Amino acid sequence: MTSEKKRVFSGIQPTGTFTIGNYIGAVRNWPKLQDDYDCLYSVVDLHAITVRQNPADLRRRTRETAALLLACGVDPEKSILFVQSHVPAHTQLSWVLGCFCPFGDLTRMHQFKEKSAKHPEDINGGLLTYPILMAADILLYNADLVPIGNDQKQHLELARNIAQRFNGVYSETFVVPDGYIPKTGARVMSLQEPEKKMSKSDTNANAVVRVLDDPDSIVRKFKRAVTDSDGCVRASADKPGVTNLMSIYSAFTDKSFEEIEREFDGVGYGAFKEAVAQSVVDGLRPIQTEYARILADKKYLDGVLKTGAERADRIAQRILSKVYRKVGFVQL
Ligand code: ATP
Ligand code: LTN
Repeated sequence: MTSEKKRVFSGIQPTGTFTIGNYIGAVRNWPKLQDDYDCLYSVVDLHAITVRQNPADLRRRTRETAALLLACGVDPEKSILFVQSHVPAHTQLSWVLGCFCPFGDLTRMHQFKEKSAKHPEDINGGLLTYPILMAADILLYNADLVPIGNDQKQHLELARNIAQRFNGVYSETFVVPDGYIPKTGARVMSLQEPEKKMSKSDTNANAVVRVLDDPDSIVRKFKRAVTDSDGCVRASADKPGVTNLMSIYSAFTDKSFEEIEREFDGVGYGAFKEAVAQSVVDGLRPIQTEYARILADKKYLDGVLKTGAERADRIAQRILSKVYRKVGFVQL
């Protein structure tokens, strides 16, 4: 990675098989950026342990998440794909950046508030400092662009603030990154509670469509999706269920909301839901086939992750040592 291309960084937590929300909102865009940018994509296992994880599951899911990213089109010849805990500089930079982040900024993060409410028995320090580690992920590679879903906008803003604060104190060090958030599908909602975002750690199986779900389950989940009683396929703030299904359909077919409204004018929700489900089944099929092939080859997968970690580490070391020098740590 010595080209003059701009840099991209993004991450996904190995907290479960990823959903069509993760896919449409973020991951689908990752391969699209590979030709025009130098991209780094990471399975962020350090972030995942802010919520208690079973060690065997975490290990398995980390590999599965990496395999799924490859199946979605992340190409290890073009991009650097690696596991966050394999590059120690993430945690090292995170400590430094934490000293440039006001406590109050952390306590007002939506994700902190939501996850604290969801896990009141375990509101740990990692849950609070989560966005500092995320800032370190991004700033460690001087990323220009960060493809994410809407829910991560606030975290990205925090990373920008930290970069600016550090640059203000020590002179230009970090690139201040921009978000890359899709126009449709940046916030896919739960199929059961359409006012809540679809989340891969949701325990209600019917609320979430996962990228590896089989066709029958996908059809069944869409059939059961919560809509409303007015029977009209139209996007509107007071029709969150239908609007959500329309954005999913739009993401998988590239049709605009107007086209979708026309297509289902006078047709009931039954036919509409079937069409949405079918578009998702068709869109996911190639990913599922590719995933099975990649996961079966553990040697290949681990090789990709090893090379990825080595390449990421080389870039990370350069920036970390610059930061250490600037803050005044003795270098021998
Ligand atoms: P968890 O349930 O463990 O909190 P998550 O489903 O929120 O996980 P992450 O690993 O935190 O997923 O996010 C990976 C990427 O997917 C991020 O860029 C995030 O913005 C995006 N994303 C997550 N949920 C959605 C959603 N419902 N709609 C669109 N994008 C999403
Ligand atoms: N916080 C993100 C995952 C994440 C990330 C990152 C995204 C960790 N580090 C760096 C973009 C860039 C999440 O919860 N979705």
